[in-house]
Amino acid sequence: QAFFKSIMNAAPSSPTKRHNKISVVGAGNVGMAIAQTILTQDLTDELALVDAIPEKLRGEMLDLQHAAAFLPRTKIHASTDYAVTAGSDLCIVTAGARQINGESRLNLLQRNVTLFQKIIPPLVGHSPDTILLIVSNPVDVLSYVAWKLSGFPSNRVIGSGTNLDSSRFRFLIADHLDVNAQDVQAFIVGEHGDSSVALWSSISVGGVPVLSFLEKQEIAYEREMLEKIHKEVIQGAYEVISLKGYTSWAIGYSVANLARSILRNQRRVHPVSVLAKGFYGIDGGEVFLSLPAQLGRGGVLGVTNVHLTEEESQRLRDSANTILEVQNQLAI
Ligand code: 6V0
Repeated sequence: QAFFKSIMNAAPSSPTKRHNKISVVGAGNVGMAIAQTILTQDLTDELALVDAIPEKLRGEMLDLQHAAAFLPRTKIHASTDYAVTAGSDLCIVTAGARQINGESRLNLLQRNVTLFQKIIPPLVGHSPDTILLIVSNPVDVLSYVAWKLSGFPSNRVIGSGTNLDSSRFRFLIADHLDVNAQDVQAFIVGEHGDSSVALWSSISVGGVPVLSFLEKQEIAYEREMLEKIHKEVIQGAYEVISLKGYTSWAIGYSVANLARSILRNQRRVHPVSVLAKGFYGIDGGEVFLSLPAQLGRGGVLGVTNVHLTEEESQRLRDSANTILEVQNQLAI
């Protein structure tokens, strides 16, 4: 017997609203921060979690389900079997091996490549039309690996890249100028990591280019101060990890922000890791790194043609070469 008596002629469900499904692979600190931000922001109708550890996975699923009375209605599933992800519109990969004491970064990366060989084929097999959003580190190389393993067109493989670095950058600039970070337009591009490139020439605050803004406010423009802010961005992740053991909240918001732009077809510009070959003179090989890209329901809709100074372009090409050097040593 149905709980509600049916109302004659009532439509079973609204035909105008499209059903969305997001899957998150890796229910660790990062995956769960992403999952909880997606839930609180009402970004999906269905959320599937996958991890290799069944007890932890079930515990995380139950813990989220128990918040149902306080959240928008979302069906939450979890399984170690990728069948649970079938028909996803967006698959977010955060699974990663942890560095063993004394292990080289290259060895860790090779272990993550082996992990991706187990994850990507079943994931895309169950959702052949999905968009892949890679978060696991090193995110640029692993986005390339995911692209190769998936066989997808490059517009459907995105790395979270420097979206988070750029958010840290905007926070620090906003803090320095005592303005709202949402009014600061600023991009970090290139590698998500030590060789990232701060695009000082295109920063604006409330529509005013930042360098002239600083002049107008009679705040002395010091190159060292700007470089110091960029160094703080690079150090940011290391500092959080040394203090609390991992990063989670900012990457959770950062990835939920990307999920919103993609699934709601917002056509917003985000610095994310995309196939960069052919842009800004990057021609050394197939490499994923962050560029300001427009995101929507089709994934990467285009790359913005930002004006870079010669120094910025050179740094970007150096960043591409840094990633390629690592990539070329991998067995995929
Ligand atoms: P974590 O807490 O160790 O979580 C990793 C999870 O992956 C664990 O729950 C594992 O059980 C799971 N896992 C391992 N193997 C598999 C597998 N074969 N299938 C499914 N799940 C598996 O790590 P944490 O969540 O802190 O970090 C995850 C990844 O995100 C790491 O690679 C980080 O370096 C990376 N980050 C990337 C950021 C970015 O800006 N791109 C930011 C923060 C962290």
